[in-house]
This record gives sequence, C-alpha cells and structure tokens, in this order.
Amino acid sequence: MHDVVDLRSDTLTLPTPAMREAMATAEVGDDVWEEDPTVQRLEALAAELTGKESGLFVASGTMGNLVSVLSQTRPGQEIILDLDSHIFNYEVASAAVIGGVQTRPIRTERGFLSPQQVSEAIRPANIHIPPTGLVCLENTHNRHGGTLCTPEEIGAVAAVARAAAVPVHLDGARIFNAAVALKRRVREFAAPVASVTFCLSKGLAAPVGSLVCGSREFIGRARRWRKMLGGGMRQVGVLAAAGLVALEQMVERLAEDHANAKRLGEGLARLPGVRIDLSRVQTNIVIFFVDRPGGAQTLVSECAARKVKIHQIGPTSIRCVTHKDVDRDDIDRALQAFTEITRHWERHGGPPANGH
Ligand code: TLP
Repeated sequence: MHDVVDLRSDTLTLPTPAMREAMATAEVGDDVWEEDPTVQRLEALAAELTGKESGLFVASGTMGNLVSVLSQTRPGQEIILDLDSHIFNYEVASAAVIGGVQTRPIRTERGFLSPQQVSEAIRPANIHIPPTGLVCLENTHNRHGGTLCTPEEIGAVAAVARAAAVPVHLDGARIFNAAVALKRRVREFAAPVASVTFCLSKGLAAPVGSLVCGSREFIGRARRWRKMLGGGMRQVGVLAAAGLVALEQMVERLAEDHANAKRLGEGLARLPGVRIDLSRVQTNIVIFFVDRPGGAQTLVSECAARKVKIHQIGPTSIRCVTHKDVDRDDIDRALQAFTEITRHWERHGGPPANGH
C-alpha cells in the first residue's frame, strides 16, 4: 500500500535497492571509447536476449527508435507504421525533422499492421513516389491498451516486407510484458525483424535507458547516430548497472502487473458510465472511456483529490498503467475511488458540465 496510487505510467517506477547498490559499485570506463565494462555486459546480455549480434545502450526509447529509423532509411523515404504508434504520435516528429523521412500512418484494429496492409502500403518504383524505407511495429501496443501480437504475426508482416527488400523495426518498449504474458522468449519476437528497441525504465523499473539490438553492421551505424544526437555518454556503467538488475531480477514479476491490470479492468467494467473492452486488457495497460461530457477530465481531478493519479489520453479516454510500485491494495483503493465518484455522478445525473 502506497500513500499515492500512481497509475499514470510504468515510467514512474523507482529504482530498487538492488539497483541503487549495483549503481554505487559499478565498474566503469569511457563508453564513447567503448571501454565501459558494465555497459558492455548490458549490451551483450541485450543481444543475447533478443538473439541479435549486437546491442547499443541509449538514453531512452525515443532515442532507440530514432537511431533505428536513421540507420535504416535515407531522407526522402517513407516509413509505414500504425496510426496510433508511439513513433507517429509521441516522438516529436523526429523521423521527419532529423531523418527527413515521411511517415505513412495506417489505421489498425489493435495496433498491428496486417501483412495485407503492409503489402498494399509498400510503394512501387515511380518517379513521383517516395520509396518505402522501413516498416515499424510496436509490441506491446501503448495507445491500443497494452495489446499483444505473437512472434508469428510479426513473422508474417516481416515476410511481406522482406519480399520487397524493406527492413522492419520493432518498437519493443514493453516487449518483456509481451514475452511474459505469452510465455514466449523475447528472441522469438525479435527474430523476424532487423532491429528492436526495448526499454529498461518502464515496467522493469531501471531509472534510465533503452537498448537497440540488431546486426553488428546496423549497430555500428546506430552508434554513430547516437553520437551525433549527443547520446555518447562516458562513465555510463552507473546506469547500465541498474539495467542489468532490471533484466536479471525484474522480468518475471511483470506477471503481477498483468494480474493487477486485469483486476482493475474487471472492477472498472462493473461501474456505471464506464466503457471498457476487457479483451484488450492483455498486459499492464488499462484504457477505458467515460462518455459523459466532461467526465474523463472530472474523473482525473476527483481521483487526484483522493491521491489516485490517472492519465487522460483523449477527450473521453483514460489510461492506467500497472507497475511494481502499485500493489493489489492500491488497485482496490483506485477502484474504491472510481466507484465513489461514478456512483455520485449516477445519483446526480452526471459530472458537472464544465468538467470540474
Ligand atoms: N511511452 C510513455 C510516453 O511517451 C507516452 C508512456 O508513458 O507510456 N515506445 C513506446 C511504445 C512507449 O510507450 C514509449 C514511452 C516509448 C517508445 C519512448 O520511451 P522513452 O519515454 O524512454 O523515450
């Protein structure tokens, strides 16, 4: 039980005592010179887990996705991705601004492009048309509510792209959630794609960092882009040390977060005025809708007054993310707050119209 129940994101997780200890005692060197032994251990472990030749430690998931785009496209090309993908929505148009590539967003049912959608979107050679440079996938899918796709589904999309000589990048910020939920190995999801990014600082609770993995040659290019973006860090083993603890100690417990998300989703489904598709609650994200005018905004502020923090992601939609700093009692407290607020609305004909 925590004083504040913070369901805004799994990025809010605090480092564990074991991480703090590992950070304090980490063996370090200059990583731009490729002489930091702790970073090298982390990158080697990431490569092994993803089944790729090499790994690269980067500052964030955003930087991991960007260096992957930059290393696999050239200006004037187009990347195919889902309309609700993180790269398209939340990465500050970096692919366009820094990479000079055009994004081609495609609407999907659960966040995953089908092989047919990819096949139809790949551009033919024509002087008028930007050549397709990359296909980007996301698993688990953030804006679709932590939805999963299987290694086989990724393989089917990658086969279509491969036939057109187009590489595939996987934004696997939460790929360990997918792996734990489906009881599959991360390397199975990564096998069909040329590059994969995963994050240490979300459900795995490290304070900083993501890994990009792919072929040795790809990582060489990504390392140059990282340097150009100002991401060449020096004695960064102090951060990598926490990342090693994240990978060694924090993966299996993600199942608890999934169970808590399910409990939260099932509780929400019983409330008046709340709409939720429980079939989408597959990992640690719960998205639900309050369709009354002003309802979502009012729910956020009334929850905050009860020390329950949730995040509005659209006019009527709210996202809750479970993580290691939210336990089962906290979930029940959040549900208690939702119940009090929505029952009160029910008795008084809805939330105040101005949303306050
Ligand atoms: N997502 C954050 C916000 O940016 C929305 C969150 O709170 O969920 N890919 C995916 C699928 C992500 O969800 C995120 C972060 C990233 C990439 C970027 O990672 P960071 O925040 O490390 O740059």
